[in-house]
Amino acid sequence: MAPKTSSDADARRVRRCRVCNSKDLTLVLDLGETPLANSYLERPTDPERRFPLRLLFCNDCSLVQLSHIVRPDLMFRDYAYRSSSSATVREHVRELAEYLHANFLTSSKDLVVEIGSNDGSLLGAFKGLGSRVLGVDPAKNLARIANERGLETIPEFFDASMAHQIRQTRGPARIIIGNNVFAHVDDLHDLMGGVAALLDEGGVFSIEVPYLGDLNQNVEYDTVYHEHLSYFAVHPIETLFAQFQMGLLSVTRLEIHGGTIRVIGTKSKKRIPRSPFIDLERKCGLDRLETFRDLGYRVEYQKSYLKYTLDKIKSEGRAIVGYGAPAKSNTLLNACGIGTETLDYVIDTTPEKIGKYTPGTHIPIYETERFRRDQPPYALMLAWNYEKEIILKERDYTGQFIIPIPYPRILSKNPGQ
Ligand code: JHZ
Ligand code: ZN
Repeated sequence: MAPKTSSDADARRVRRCRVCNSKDLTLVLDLGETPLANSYLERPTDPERRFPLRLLFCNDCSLVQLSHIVRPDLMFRDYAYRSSSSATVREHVRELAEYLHANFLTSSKDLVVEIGSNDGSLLGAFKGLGSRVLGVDPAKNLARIANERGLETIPEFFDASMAHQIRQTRGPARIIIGNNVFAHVDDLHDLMGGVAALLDEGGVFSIEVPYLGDLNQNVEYDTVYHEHLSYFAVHPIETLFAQFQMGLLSVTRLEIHGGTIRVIGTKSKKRIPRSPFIDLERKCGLDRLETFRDLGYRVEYQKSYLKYTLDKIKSEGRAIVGYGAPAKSNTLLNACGIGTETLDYVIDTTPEKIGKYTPGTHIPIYETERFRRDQPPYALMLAWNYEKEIILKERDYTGQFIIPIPYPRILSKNPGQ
């Protein structure tokens, strides 16, 4: 059932920008009302709640943000996504741990804190390098897995009061990491206050967020779901860090998750020069309302084109399945109206998803083995951000993959061979 008014207890309507407090917000994309992207169903008949999925543009600081904020405990207490579920992410976090360890740690006594530490993939890599680690993650199911692996994890939301407590009991942190967590937090001022309080003098705060430049360029509207409250360019991040006397040491663009930026900030009394990214972003129009109005039209085109491609295959009597059941696939499937009339099933490697049904569209989720056995003529790669990994892994697949983003394309047979 959709929330009827802004006073609905489970979804708050946004009236002011999360970064600059402006009221000058304009609606730029409306994806309808969708269920929570990681709320996989036990049974297709289970009741579901839907919430508006809309993007607003801040005309003052150019932050792109959701119009409705769902209560975080509905989304993050029992979490289906595991960061260890793909080889790409496992390799990515290993490299990040090595990089931060080599550049910013001086002793094995230095404390590394990860906010949103999920099942402990990154902390495990730091521990392997001999570091002292602490995780914080509200998902009780994932914190349990990490604790069982010997990676101490507090099963709570990180906030300023917790930051003070950690500092009192364990001392300051030399490195704080927030990978794919900054976009998920409503009160960024409280989070930044906590980071500033916990961070040692000269320590670093390293975050990774999906990059708005990639969302815009590649029409990645499927990365819009209720967990992602903010869609960042560098400019709003720099504005926010500056409010806490923190400057940006570096900004790096990464391929992961369809395009990510890693921003490393530090507390500094010296003036740190403005990031060169900000001029680039201006040239690309990431600070302009028209850019996101135009994105709205491109999303409509892309959705219709995908529907047309799939309907054509179905009209020829050929079966299609979905490959991967990422959170983002649930935005795509719901926004395009793709359900069991089009996809026989989807497959996924995550134990938390197998045997369940996709939210809103009620497609059964099976193990990868089923796909390998059936060899369906077409497979819609819903986890398109792992195209290379999947093609290599499925080099014996005799059918054809359909890649939905940036625009639908059908790959030739056996592209991995
Ligand atoms: P993946 C997550 O989004 C959630 P999702 C989160 N909200 C976030 O911010 C982003 O990450 C960044 C499966 N798979 O990583 C595993 C296969 O089945 O794109 C996953 O369920 N076989 C924190 O959920 C899904 O696909 C495979 O071979 O969109 C991928 O999810 C591979 C490679 C993956 O993130
Ligand atoms: Zn703003």
